[in-house]
Amino acid sequence: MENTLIKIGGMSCQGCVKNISGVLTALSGVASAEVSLEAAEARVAFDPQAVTREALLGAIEDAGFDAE
Ligand code: 9UX
Repeated sequence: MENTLIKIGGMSCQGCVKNISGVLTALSGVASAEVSLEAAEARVAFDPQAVTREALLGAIEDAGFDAE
């Protein structure tokens, strides 16, 4: 399992937090995702054999946010 911190732009309410949490945890290979509106970031635990960090960023961007 690998842990990564992703900076997220564009979150403006707790609904956004829920949406991004849902998008991330729906990806196979993601074990957990803690999204913080205040910190504008997500801490994600994932299996690098199953999903890449790039795929996490892509899923967040597809949901309409900036991710890096
Ligand atoms: Mo809040 Mo976010 O009203 O995608 S859900 S702005």
